[in-house]
Amino acid sequence: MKNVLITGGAGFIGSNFINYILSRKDDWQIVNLDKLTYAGNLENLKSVERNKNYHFFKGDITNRELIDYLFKKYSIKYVINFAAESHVDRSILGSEIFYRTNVIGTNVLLEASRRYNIEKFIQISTDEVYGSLSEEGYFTEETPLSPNSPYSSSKAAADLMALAFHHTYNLPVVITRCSNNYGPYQFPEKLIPLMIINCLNNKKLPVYGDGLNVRDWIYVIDHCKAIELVFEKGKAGEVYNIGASCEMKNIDIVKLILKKLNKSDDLIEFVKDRPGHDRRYAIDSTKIQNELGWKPEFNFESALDYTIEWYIKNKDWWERIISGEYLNYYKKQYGDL
Ligand code: NAD
Ligand code: TDX
Repeated sequence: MKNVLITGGAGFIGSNFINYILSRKDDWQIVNLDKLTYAGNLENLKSVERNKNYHFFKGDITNRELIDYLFKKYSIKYVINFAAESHVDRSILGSEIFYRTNVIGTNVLLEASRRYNIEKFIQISTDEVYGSLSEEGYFTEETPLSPNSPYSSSKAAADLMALAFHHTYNLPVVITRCSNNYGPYQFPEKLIPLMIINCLNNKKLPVYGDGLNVRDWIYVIDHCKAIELVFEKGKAGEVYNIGASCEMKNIDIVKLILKKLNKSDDLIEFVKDRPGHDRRYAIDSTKIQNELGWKPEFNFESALDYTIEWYIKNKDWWERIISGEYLNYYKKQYGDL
């Protein structure tokens, strides 16, 4: 059995990963530790909750005693650290929790991993640690880190710390840096689900600045498959970029969603730009393709169709979310829009 501690497994990518792995592997014992912040949702994990190889604990990755207890009780040999405060706009509204969870929390996990001699620690990072690109060029694993938001600076700090633990203690750390994900169970504060849901509710679609910022999109299952490969074959001390070569301007995505839902472009509202808004992200994923044999399988248009379908069919899931704490956040971020 592979005893794996997965943190943040009730969030968007973590829950997709757990559902994906447990539907195809019976030699993984997964311990999911999640604080269930506003972004964590156990409804995402309904299909695995009775699986004998799945155990859930509500708790914080900064809690040393709890982490120690879990490592001991489940003889943890692998850690995949998804847990994070993950939203750039929230990090601009208030940054402290970002450093507490993303930096201190990662430190607690790395220290425990050192004490218990684990076999692999995968730090789930992001392309945002590289900063912003102009019209040309791509992020490679050698691109210097130059994070611009409180969120991305906390992720970059965690990356550097994880690599230092490899260098100093020979801890088998591997880092993945993926581009923007989309797919089922994504919290509706992020661009694609926010636009789908606002469209379905005939609400204005808030586009920051001129709408020409570029993001490089990947379907969440392609990301999960890449993490699975890194788990199996990734080399300690290495960083692997993950991206599906799908650059899109924000405004083009918004217009595409409007078109697919037969709504008018009049719903678009250009609003004040995000402070320090990164202009363009674009990932070069040659390394993981050549060294581990990964390649993206999903095509943007059809995976976006599937994602839209999912939000249409799972109205209950997002209606419960947008009627809760989300309302306060929405008001703070978008005013009366
Ligand atoms: P998410 O916000 O949907 O989920 C984060 C999860 O972590 C939630 O379930 C939350 O409850 C949990 N969590 C937060 N603080 C915690 C703490 N202190 N202790 C335990 N659990 C805690 O985020 P996501 O989009 O699923 O992202 C997962 C990871 O992938 C993050 O590390 C993020 O930086 C990284 N990432 C995300 C993207 C993306 O496009 N969403 C792209 C690249 C990398
Ligand atoms: O209302 C909006 N209007 C808008 O124009 C929102 C929410 C976003 N945007 C723009 C900002 C970005 O240019 O859309 C783009 C995407 O925004 P987000 O969905 O907030 O993602 P981003 O800031 O690019 O960060 C995401 O990708 C990298 C994830 O949230 C991070 O967790 C991940 O590390």
